[in-house]
Amino acid sequence: ETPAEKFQRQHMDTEHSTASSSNYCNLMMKARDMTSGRCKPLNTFIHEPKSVVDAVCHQENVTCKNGRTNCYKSNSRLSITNCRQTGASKYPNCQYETSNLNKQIIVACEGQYVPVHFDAYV
Ligand code: U5P
Repeated sequence: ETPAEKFQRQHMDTEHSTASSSNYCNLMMKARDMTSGRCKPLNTFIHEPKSVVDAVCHQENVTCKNGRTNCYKSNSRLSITNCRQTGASKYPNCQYETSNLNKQIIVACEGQYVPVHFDAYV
């Protein structure tokens, strides 16, 4: 799995325009293999066409949380779902709170301007 493929697996859900139920994150975090070994504590899914998310790599250049300079912020708000592990969640029974949001996203891009990391939403 390349970094770009990993970004697609962990962060892209173009099939849905929004999370359809409060169970969305419980199902999707498992389906996308982020609950094996440990429960990934925080993860964001993006409900937009790949072309829209790839294009963010040509939008506003911003500094990443880790200080690198290869992050880009979307010009417009995108439909996203944030998945946050609940306090009661205990591996292997990973439990998540599902939040639908419309926010500008910040992603890191590499190589031929492809997203490889989800940094934040604002
Ligand atoms: N992450 C998200 N959405 C956020 C913040 C972080 O999906 O809003 C995921 C990314 O996959 C990131 C990982 O690589 O959590 C670790 O984030 P951090 O703890 O370094 O901010």
